[in-house]
Amino acid sequence: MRPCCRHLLPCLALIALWGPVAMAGMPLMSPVLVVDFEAQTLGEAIGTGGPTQGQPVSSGMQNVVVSGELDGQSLRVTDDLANRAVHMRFEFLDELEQRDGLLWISVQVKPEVADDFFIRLREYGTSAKNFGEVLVNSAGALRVGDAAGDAGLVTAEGAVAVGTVHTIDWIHDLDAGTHSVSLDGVEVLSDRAHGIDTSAATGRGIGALLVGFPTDADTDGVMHLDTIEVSTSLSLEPIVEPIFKNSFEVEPEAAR
Ligand SMILES: [Ca+2]
Ligand SMILES: [Ca+2]
Ligand SMILES: [Ca+2]
Repeated sequence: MRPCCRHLLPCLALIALWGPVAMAGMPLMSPVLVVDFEAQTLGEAIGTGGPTQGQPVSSGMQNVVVSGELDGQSLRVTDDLANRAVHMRFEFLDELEQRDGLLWISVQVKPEVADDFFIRLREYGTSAKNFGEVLVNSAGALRVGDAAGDAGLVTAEGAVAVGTVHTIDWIHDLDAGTHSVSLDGVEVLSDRAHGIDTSAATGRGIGALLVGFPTDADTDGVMHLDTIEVSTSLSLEPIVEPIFKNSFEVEPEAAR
């Protein structure tokens, strides 16, 4: 397994700041990405300082920090290219790439102009492994795919409505090699095999979250995003606690 805390002090500082979270039926989960946009500059595009700053690591999509759309500040992203996909890429605290245990992804969306909009999971650093895509399609249905193929629509059209806040929760069981999706607290896909062998010697894990608009001929879509959270069942604290028990004051180091 890839070590989850290569840079111990910033990792510890963030664990102290965010704290572990509990969800019914799941083990204690530790956050490895928390993006609420509250510390970002209103009216400007978000930076690319990475998870310690609550920011993506890269962005090729028009965006602006706005207020009053979801919970406090949020991000308005736009399909600003024709005939090419646009997206931004988030990675996890301390370059985590998870191959076992549970990984819980939660994203709030509020469409302003309906369009196909994806949430994708890939390995750390590159995007060769398709651990899954949840697509909010232009008709307001969720469609799921992964390395095993297309699961098709998992909700009715209109399940995600323009002008309304929706929460997508996505849980990967990397021991079982399966994932499940919920929309607004209702499970719409259960224990689907993602088709990737993370136990193989050359296997990779989940290390990146991509959000964006797939290729289409127009530049019409607009989506609001907030409260993007990723949590792991892997235990982060025991690795460092015996040595750094009193080191929570340390500032996170500059982002990559
Ligand atoms: Ca917010
Ligand atoms: Ca487009
Ligand atoms: Ca479009």
